[in-house]
Amino acid sequence: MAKKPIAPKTTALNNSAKIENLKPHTADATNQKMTTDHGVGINDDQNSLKAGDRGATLLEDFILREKITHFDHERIPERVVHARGSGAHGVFKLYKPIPELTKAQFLNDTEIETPVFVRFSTVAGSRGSTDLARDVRGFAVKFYTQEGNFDLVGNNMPVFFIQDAMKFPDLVHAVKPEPDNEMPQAASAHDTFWDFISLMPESTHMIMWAMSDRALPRSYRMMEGFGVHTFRFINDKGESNFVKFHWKPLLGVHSVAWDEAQNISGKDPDFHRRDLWEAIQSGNFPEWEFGVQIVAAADEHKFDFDLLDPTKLIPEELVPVQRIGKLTLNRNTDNFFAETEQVAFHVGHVVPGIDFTNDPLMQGRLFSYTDTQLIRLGGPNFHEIPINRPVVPVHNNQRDGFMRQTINVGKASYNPNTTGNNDPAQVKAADGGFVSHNERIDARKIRARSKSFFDHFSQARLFYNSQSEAEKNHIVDALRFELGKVKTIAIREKMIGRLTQVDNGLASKVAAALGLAVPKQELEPINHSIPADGNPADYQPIEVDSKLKVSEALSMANTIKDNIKTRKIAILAADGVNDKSVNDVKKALMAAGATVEIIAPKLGNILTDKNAAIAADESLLTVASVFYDAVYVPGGKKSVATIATEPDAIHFLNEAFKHCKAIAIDADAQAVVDATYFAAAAKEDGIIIEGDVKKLGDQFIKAIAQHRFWDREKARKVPA
Ligand code: HDD
Repeated sequence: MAKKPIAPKTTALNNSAKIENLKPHTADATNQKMTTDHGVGINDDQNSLKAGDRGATLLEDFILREKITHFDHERIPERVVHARGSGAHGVFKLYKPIPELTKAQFLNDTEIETPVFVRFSTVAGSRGSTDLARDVRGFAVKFYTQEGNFDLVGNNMPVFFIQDAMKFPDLVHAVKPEPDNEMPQAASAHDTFWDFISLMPESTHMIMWAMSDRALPRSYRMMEGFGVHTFRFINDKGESNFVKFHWKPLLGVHSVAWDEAQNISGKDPDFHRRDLWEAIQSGNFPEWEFGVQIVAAADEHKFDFDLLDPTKLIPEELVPVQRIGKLTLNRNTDNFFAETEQVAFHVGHVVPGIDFTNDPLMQGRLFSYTDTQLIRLGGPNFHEIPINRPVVPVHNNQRDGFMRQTINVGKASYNPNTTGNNDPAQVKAADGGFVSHNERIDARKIRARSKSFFDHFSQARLFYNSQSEAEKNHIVDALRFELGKVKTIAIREKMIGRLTQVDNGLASKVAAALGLAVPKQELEPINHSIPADGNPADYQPIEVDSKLKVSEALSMANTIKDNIKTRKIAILAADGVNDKSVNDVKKALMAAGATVEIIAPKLGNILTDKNAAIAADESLLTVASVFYDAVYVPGGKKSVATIATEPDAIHFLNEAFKHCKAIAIDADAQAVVDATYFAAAAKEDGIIIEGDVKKLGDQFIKAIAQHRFWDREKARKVPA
């Protein structure tokens, strides 16, 4: 079960070190004159310089040329993965020092408020693709610590598709749009992806996550984050402990339904970006607790999986997550491009006290991130871009290169030197110089996969078995959808064979929808990752009988469900709405921390039965139920008559029902219920029909906190 926060809510949040650091690079045109890039005042920004009234434009027009040239060069290459993202600033505050584990200063001083920049992303889609694609979400955090930048470049799922970075380009080529026709955009439901997956048994665990509701977050604010790899903590005695990093959202972990996701993708592809932006703008600062799972160096081999294998998680039942601090996002960007687009994360950006392991995926990442920034941001000086600068001074003998900003004074750009007093001076470990962990290595150079990485199914099974009934059904539906889009029958068959390794019931449910039979076992020996001279028999997955069969922490059904903070509630109303019925419920919802919007047939004001004007926040044409967590229909004869006969309003309610949301209806508005297709089901959980608005408000709040009533999907009553 998710735990309550263990520290009081921080009030004065201070990201001033980074704000000060960005200030000299910030430009505000308020009350300023227009100039060229070189500071010359511009007299006419409307017309180019021409030879006469109707004549040709003159090459001499340096103002036009400068403007067009800059425009022509505005775009930079998008990230090869995680191209679509949204960022925000915030702070990290520690709850309690952990000197026995790490010497990292920001994890040892509860007074420090470390500024951070966070970028959330989807993985497969292009920059302009939809936020609601079925996909993994990136969760990248840059801590601007007093000892330099620490980047925790994680995802919202704790494991990964592959075990070795060697396979990353293959994975990404497979999931990206197919190369001949550049389709489909931001989707894994196509042949090349499932072809690759069907040949890579090591991806089975991650596939369970990617096909689960975790791939459809309700909000970036409501997803977990994971560092994925096992890292090392190093204390000031040089001792190492293994650590897995976690982010636990204080709003709980919640998702939308697949039908809803597809709907949102059409109606508001910026849904998550907007949600994050608006939450921060309105002071509803998103919060996560920072968690660590610690494994003593001596216990490295005590698990039935390898800590270095990134397709495995450490179940929380085996090693609990200790919550050691809190991340709060409290400031939107001033400029998307300058900050969110130009921010450059790197797994290799660590500070003293944090170190790497030999996880072969992590090792490859340590090369990839700087390399990609060199092409994406155009050269070796991307660390000078304001968003990437640490808040501490930078001195070394790196020089020159495209777009160098720093003017290094003095003659010495080498070390050792006498011309510059041998500065900048190396830093002793005791004074914060980074020293790599002195891990003992005594090995042959080999190109191979460790046998300890060969159990591909036990944790896939653990994940599937830990899901609630509704979550399991969603995995079945997702696989039916994705494999149904695959054109090559042999790939579908192979995947059904693979699913039998996880759960026969799962395999047969998916197979039934594909019109396929379930093979008794894998159709052929798995021939993944076999070197040209390898013997397939040596590369078969091994079966591990894990003692742990179910892990509560893996199911979203066990998440926080005790509040409705920041939830978006729709009230459908029209002229003549009952004043008390609309206002009392609205007040109760807002008092509980929700955002409430009045949606009317048209924009402008509506008049209550007491002739009071209420502004409509939206009209039925500008929004849809998929933008809201719940819906309420107040009483008032005339309003009820309008809503009951308004097709868009009835569609709104039907859809909210279909997506298993809480619905509250004033008993006076029974005519509205009668017009919906769920009239007969109106006694179900999550549907409140009540004449006493106080009671209605209380019950409605409890229902919204449940997030969804997935039971409505039972017997396929609704196709959510
Ligand atoms: Fe990666 C971006 C997370 C494996 C190579 N990755 C990127 C971002 C996130 C992750 C969140 C976006 C950062 C941002 O917002 O700018 N990547 C992961 C996780 C992985 C992972 C959690 C597995 C545990 N990645 C991975 C491998 C490689 C890369 C194995 C290559 C060997 N990732 C990249 C990249 C990107 C990137 C190509 C694209 C843009 C960028 O780095 O800055 O270098």
